[in-house]
Amino acid sequence: LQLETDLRRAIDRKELSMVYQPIVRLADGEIAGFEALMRWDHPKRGNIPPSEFIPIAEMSDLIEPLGMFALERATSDLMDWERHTGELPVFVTVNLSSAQLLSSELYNDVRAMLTKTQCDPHRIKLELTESVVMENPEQARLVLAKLKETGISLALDDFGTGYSSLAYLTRFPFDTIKLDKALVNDRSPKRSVLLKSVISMACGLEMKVVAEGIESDADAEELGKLGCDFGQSYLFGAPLGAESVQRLLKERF
Ligand code: G
Ligand code: G
Ligand code: MN
Ligand code: NA
Repeated sequence: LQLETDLRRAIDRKELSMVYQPIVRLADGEIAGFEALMRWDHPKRGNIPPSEFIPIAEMSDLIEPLGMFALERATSDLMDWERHTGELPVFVTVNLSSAQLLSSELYNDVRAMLTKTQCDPHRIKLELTESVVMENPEQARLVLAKLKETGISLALDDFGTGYSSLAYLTRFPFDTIKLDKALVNDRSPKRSVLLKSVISMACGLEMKVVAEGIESDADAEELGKLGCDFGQSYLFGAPLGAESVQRLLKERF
């Protein structure tokens, strides 16, 4: 409960920040986008991981302001980067939790944010896991359809774990799937068959595929050959602060 109290003050006290992990095009190694990940620098306890504070936010009324902080900061950082380099061919993804998706405010908040920042919505991608969608599939379907109408893209996160019902791929307007690192790093002999099928199915559905947590150049090459579009892993780069991303983009573009 102390943490909840602390988290309540964290936004105003500027203890929360966003870091950005590169998402790389496997065909040529170029940066295609970044996943925005939240960080909390607690004044007494130091860095508290999102796996600890996101659930606290979700159980209280804090997930909505935290979620909007993430979305607004990621969008304004992207636009900031562009002010220094000119137009960039990169997108930013932001994670969405179920309490946010089920909130009646989300759609209006997103619309307001897009109007305020004047950011091209096609540059923003929201990541949702199956369990987020599963909590209330009907409501999720309505909200995601409306979000999609704004021009924002949607990614199904952690695919290949949990239930992974294939119905999610067609019942919801996802344009990207992110293969979970457990699937990507499966060491069974049938791994290639599985990856090949998932990737070709995604391709048939005109969805982009991101492989998470790729551990070797050999795996990156294999995934690229199988038609996987992007990779996101420490192999290509750890999450970076906004200023480091700025420098990186200036070198690359
Ligand atoms: O890299 P890291 O340990 O930060 O991320 C762990 C998990 O925390 C991510 O997979 C993601 O599910 C969650 N997470 C990180 N940032 C956010 C955020 O801004 N919003 C939500 N809802 N979840 C986040
Ligand atoms: O939202 P999601 O759970 O997909 O967030 C990605 C998580 O995976 C973050 O916690 C991020 O820090 C972590 N991550 C990113 N690259 C790697 C990697 O190469 N290996 C592992 N084990 N984790 C990674
Ligand atoms: Mn994610
Ligand atoms: Na994931």
